[in-house]
Amino acid sequence: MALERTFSIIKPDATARNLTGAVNAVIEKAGLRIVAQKRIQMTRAQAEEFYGVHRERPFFGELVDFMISAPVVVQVLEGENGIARYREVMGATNPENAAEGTIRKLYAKSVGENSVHGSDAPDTAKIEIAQFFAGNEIVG
Ligand code: DAT
Ligand code: MG
Repeated sequence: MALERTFSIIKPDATARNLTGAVNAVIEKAGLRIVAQKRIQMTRAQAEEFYGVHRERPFFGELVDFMISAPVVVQVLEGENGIARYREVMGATNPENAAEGTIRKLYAKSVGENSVHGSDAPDTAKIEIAQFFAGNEIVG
């Protein structure tokens, strides 16, 4: 399989605990390359758009409040089979179910405050990358 790009967010629980570097170390050790990265304060509108697919879920309000509670680091990662690979490296959504050595097992506080986001499919990766990065900000 060719190199594939995925969209990643280091979430507020991780940035607030100064874990950006620790998370990036796991990403890089797993063979994924950080080809774009910036620290931003998400607006409520950006968070609502980003998680729009979850709008009807009971945790939506909580999720949006959390995502704007502190800065986040948005990233584009690149690697062989990058989308699925990063999902593996992140671990299960609920850290109680996450495998040893995964980012969520190591660092997540709870199912809501779970340290990282990663795209789940090629179409969503493309949309999510485009929401936060211009083409010339991504340098492979
Ligand atoms: P993932 O982030 O693993 O792709 P998801 O897309 O199902 O998981 O959900 C997006 C985010 O919503 C997730 O990272 C944290 C939050 N979330 C999901 N399920 C939740 C729940 N049962 N309670 C609280 N927050 C939840
Ligand atoms: Mg998801």
